[in-house]
Amino acid sequence: MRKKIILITGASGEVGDALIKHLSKDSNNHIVTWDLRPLTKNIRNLTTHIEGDILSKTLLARLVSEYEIDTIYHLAALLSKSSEFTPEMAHEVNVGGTLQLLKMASEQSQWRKKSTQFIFPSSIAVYGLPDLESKQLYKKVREFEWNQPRTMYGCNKLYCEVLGNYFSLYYRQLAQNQPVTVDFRGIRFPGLISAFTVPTGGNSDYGPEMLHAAAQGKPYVCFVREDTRIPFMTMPDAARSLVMLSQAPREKLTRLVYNVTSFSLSANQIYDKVLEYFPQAEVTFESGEKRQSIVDSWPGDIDDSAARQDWNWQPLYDVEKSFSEYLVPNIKQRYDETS
Ligand code: AKB
Repeated sequence: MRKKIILITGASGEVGDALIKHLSKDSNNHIVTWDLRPLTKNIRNLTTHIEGDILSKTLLARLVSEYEIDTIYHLAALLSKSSEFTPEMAHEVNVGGTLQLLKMASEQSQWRKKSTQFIFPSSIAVYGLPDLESKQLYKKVREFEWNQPRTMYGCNKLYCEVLGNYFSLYYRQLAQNQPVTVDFRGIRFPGLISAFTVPTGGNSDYGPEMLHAAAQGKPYVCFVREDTRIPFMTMPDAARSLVMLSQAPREKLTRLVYNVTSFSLSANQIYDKVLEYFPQAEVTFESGEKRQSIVDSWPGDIDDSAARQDWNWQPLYDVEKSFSEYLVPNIKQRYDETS
């Protein structure tokens, strides 16, 4: 009999790190991870790791021959900054990788006669507000509003949500025997902040970069204006939300994709919070037109009431707790240990 597993792709990234720590608290979870890079030392012994390209058909075949795949957390993706430099490659990885895994999840569901669950982290990058006046007017954007992304990453995420919907509801709808379909569930994340990892390749990175620079006593040049506002959430809440959505009873879900968030701050307000804990922090604002216009197109806040209503979503860390209980103590410890 094949071993039943949870598969996490893109596991070496920031969300992967937090998700592996969260899921491995339950010893019944057998986790297999897949990423181009090795896992960091602190989580290496918590999973069985496959190192290689997410588009590799050979690795996929090997995976399927060895395991029964019960749940997939598909984290592998090129983020919004990196994707603008290599848009075709981003499409290949972000869309091609998702399509290949959705097909595999569908085959697994057929073979097991039980839906394989597909948990998909999407992003505020699926939204695209046309100008600052609209951003000011639409303070909390709901899931069905402004789905007009202006980055390749945002387009990829939005299309993959639609693909997930298709695989969940209509895949092979004209076949004689209706297949058991994939149980697709998506989450749109705001900017994420971790105490343990520094992000690369995104346009919401200025929040975490500012904090990590201050903790190391380094000056930071912020690439957006002081008044730039988007929503944020801590990494443990991101991992928790993925697992909460996975555990929610299907019949409670009124949508396939949900906004989740914690707090919304302008870049200047983040700087103020950083100064509370690191009074020597030095931040200058030098907004570049191109990245600024991407962040300006993202909503200042998102409405996550559907997630709160359907599966009791509630972040553990609001803005105060995020800084005082999670970010600052862990970041201080991290850089004290390395200095
Ligand atoms: C990025 O900046 O690309 C990501 C995101 C907002 O999804 N952090």
